[in-house]
Amino acid sequence: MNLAEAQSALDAGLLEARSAVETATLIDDLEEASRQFLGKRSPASAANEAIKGLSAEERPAAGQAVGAYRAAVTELIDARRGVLQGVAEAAGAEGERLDLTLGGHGRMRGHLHLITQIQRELEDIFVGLGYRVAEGPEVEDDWHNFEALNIPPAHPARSMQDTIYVQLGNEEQVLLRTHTSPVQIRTMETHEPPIYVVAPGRTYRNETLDARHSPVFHQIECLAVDRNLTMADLFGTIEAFVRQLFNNDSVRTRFRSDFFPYTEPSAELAVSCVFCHGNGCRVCSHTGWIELGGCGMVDPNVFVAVGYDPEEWQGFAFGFGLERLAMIRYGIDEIRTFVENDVRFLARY
Ligand code: FA5
Repeated sequence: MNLAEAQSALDAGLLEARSAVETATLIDDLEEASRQFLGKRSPASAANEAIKGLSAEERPAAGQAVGAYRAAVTELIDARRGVLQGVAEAAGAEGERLDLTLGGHGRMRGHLHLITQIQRELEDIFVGLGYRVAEGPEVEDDWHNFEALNIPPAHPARSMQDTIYVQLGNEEQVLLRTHTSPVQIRTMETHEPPIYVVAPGRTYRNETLDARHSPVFHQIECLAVDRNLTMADLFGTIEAFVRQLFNNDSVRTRFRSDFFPYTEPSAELAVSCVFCHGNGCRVCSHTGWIELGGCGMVDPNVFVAVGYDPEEWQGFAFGFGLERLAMIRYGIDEIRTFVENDVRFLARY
């Protein structure tokens, strides 16, 4: 190979190298091009071999031609490597980019328990009627839960509301409140009449669990104390409340004589069945009526216990269970479902 042939072999090699490098899409393709155009069997290597047979005058020019070829091919490969690395980095960055518009795996939104929802709804109704929300402790003493409510130690009404008593050292024996009625006493002990309060909360009884009885349940209590209050005020308040509760002006209320030691006279409160409109169905046990709770005019002995003058003040009170109310409203037939925490039940309401 003479100088001219060596030069044209290098020119052809450079052309081929340019086309191979420019169409390379992977870094690996460039490694291969480097081997092919600069390695042992490359045009550069063949030209170097040919240089050995050239004259001393021709060798420097041939050496420069090989050097120029090597530099050109190396520059082509380096430039293309830069391009391919840039593309790879951009692709990597794109892969890691957070697309905030993509939907996530989805997280279920929680909501308040059905009993809490109902409690708040009732509070709102009573606040709308001019009442204030009052609270009392779930751990009570005998005085507030029983005695001040005209239920002395040996009274049979105690056994109907049996509960858990706890003796804390030498301190007075305490108990888990059996109803929300002690909040009546606590409110009257600390406030002067007139009083219009509503007291929701958790209550406890020594009950055998069945579909409608739970040892832990919720009640809501209403107490009004003012001058000249009569049973007509009690009935009218309950009627206004029940109509709002069921969002139905045709719901009827029924009062039947009952007994509570802290009200006199006392009555059991029932509403006409909202499912069958009083015709009789499974929910109302085919009676047409659903029992809600108890009510009555505050017994004068209760006023004496809290230091009010029963000649000056009259009052009415009523209370009922929130679980039973929810069961009536939504046709729930098992009270346990409120505390089992089955997500299917919780999500439904
Ligand atoms: C009372 O607890 C009275 N304190 C209500 C009252 C207040 C009367 C003010 C007069 C004046 P009773 O024991 O009937 O009454 O309970 C009232 C309501 O609580 C019942 O109608 C029922 O809805 C609910 N209840 C009672 N025991 C349970 C129980 N074990 N599980 C679920 N709900 C219950």
